[in-house]
Amino acid sequence: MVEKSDGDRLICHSRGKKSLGVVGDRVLWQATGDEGTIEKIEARRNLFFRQDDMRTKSFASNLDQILILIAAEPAFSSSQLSRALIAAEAAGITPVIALNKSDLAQPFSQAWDWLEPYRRMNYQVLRLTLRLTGEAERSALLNIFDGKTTLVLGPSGSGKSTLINLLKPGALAQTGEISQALNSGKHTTTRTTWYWVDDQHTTALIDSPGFQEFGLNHIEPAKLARYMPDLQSHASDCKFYNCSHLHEPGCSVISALESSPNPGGISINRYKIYSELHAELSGLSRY
Ligand SMILES: Nc1nc2c(ncn2[C@@H]2O[C@H](COP(=O)(O)OP(=O)(O)O)[C@@H](O)[C@H]2O)c(=O)[nH]1
Ligand SMILES: [Mg+2]
Ligand SMILES: [Zn+2]
Repeated sequence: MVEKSDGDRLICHSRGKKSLGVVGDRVLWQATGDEGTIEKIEARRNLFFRQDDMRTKSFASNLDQILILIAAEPAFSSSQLSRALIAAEAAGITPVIALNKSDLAQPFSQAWDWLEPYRRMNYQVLRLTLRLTGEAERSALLNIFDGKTTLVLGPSGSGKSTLINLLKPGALAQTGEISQALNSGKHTTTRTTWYWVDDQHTTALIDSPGFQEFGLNHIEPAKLARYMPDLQSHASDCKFYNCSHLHEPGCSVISALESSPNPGGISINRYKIYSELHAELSGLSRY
C-alpha cells in the first residue's frame, strides 16, 4: 500500500517477484490503471528488523523511535524485551518502554520492579493505564509521539490496538473486544499498518503484529555488549580490549554484577540474558 502526497492510498506492486518494500519506505511509483508499480525504494535512514535463522523479518523503516509496549498482564519476558532493545540499539533507533495496565495493581507493581534495571540504564519507562486514560494523560502521551514516526511493538494483548484507538479515535485498529464481538475469529493484528495521528500528517504510529520469537542472528556476539547500555558502561574498563565478559580475568562487567556488597550493579538477570544470547549467537555458522 502506497500513500500518495495527497493522502490517498493505493495498492502497488513490486517490479520483481519479491516484495522488497517495508512500512515506512519512501518510494517512487508509477500508475498502472487503478494500481501502481514501485519503481524505486529510496535510501532508508534506518531499518528495524529481527533475524530468525536465515529469515529477515523487517518491521519498519525510517523510524524516529520504537515504543516497546508491555503490560502487567499477560506477563512479559525480560529476554524478549532485551532482544527488542538490542535490535533497536543496533539499528540506531531510540527505544521507549511502556508498562500498561497499572489498574492491575499487584501484577503491575511486580512488573514495575522487574523493569528497575531498565530504568537504571536510562531508558524512558512510562506507566500507562490505556483503558482508563483521561484527557490530561492523553495529551501527555501525544507529546511523546509529537512530530515523530513511532513503531509500536509488543506482545499480543499488551494494548497496542487500544493505544492507537486512544490516540486516533476511529482508527481501524480493533481491540480484542471488538474482534470478539464481531466473532471474526481474528484477535490479533496480522499486518503492519501506518496510522496518522494528526490531521497535519506529522505524527505517525505503526502498529505491528505481536511476535513469538525475536532472533538477533544479525548481531555478532563480540558486538553484543555495546548494545546493552548497562554492560557497555563497564566494558571499557576490562583488562582485555576484546573481553567477552564471560570468563576473562580483570573483567569489569563481571566485577560490576549486582551482589549484596554491590547492590546497584548490573542485574544478574540482564547478565544471564547476555551470556545466553552470546552463546546462541556464537553457535551460528556465519558465511
Ligand atoms: N486492565 C486493563 N486492560 C487493558 C488496558 N489497556 C488495554 N487493556 C485490555 O487488554 C486487552 C488487549 O488489548 P489490545 O489493545 O487488543 O492489545 P494488542 O494485542 O497489543 O493490540 C483488551 O481486552 C484491552 O481492553 C488497561 O490499561 N488495563
Ligand atoms: Mg492489536
Ligand atoms: Zn569484560
